Amino acid sequence: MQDVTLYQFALCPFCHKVKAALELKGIPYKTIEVNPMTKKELPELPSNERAKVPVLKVGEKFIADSTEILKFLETEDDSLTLEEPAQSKSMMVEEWVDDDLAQILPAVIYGKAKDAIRAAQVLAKTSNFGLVQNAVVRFGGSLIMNRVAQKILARRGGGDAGLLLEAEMDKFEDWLGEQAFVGGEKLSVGDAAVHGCLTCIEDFPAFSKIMERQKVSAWYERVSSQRKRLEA
Ligand SMILES: N[C@@H](CCC(=O)N[C@@H](CS)C(=O)NCC(=O)O)C(=O)O
Repeated sequence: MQDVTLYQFALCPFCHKVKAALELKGIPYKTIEVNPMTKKELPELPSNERAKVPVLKVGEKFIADSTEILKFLETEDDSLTLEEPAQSKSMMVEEWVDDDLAQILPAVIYGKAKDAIRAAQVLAKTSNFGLVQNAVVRFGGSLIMNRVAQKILARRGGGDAGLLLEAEMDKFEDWLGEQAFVGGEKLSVGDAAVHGCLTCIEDFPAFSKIMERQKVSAWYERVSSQRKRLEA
């Protein structure tokens, strides 16, 4: 494949979903960290597209939206596509990730003040925008995201983000059942999407809690062992 660059935020679950797919396919890539305040690193997108990450650059082509990116990657090499009916299940899981799992994660990452501080520390490892911008991104960004998180929680009936996440993980555990992967014995887009989302919260206490689920942690290790991070 031509040169691949991922425009990302370090703590964006949709970006992690794309990283999981690239790494499961063994595609080398580099990342460009986008400043969430200015987004000035983002390439010019068609005017109807809202400036969001992830954006993937492949050669001279830009693809926005994690689902579109994964679809594009499957047209290049269909290693995460299954036979029916497993394919429909994999797609259902990917949709659930976009509509539910990834939506709850900001509340897990930024919902409580101490989590927002942890998020600022995680961002400190990756953001590199210069002294003043770094401070603004880490602390200002975390404060803004804390408000976003409160709104998400309110929309979902309030309560504790950790409990909402646990309820979603109950569904995933049921779908996984006794299988190696969500669609059966072979990896799929559904596995990439869920694995990416969970990688995004690896530095947060909610992740350790999820890993207490034996089937889920065995699945997580199985998928991790197939991810190859190759530098472009
Ligand atoms: N449907 C999009 C969602 C992407 C998305 O919401 N990205 C967030 C970061 S997690 C973003 O860029 N937000 C910036 C904004 O909305 O201005 C996808 O799957 O890629």
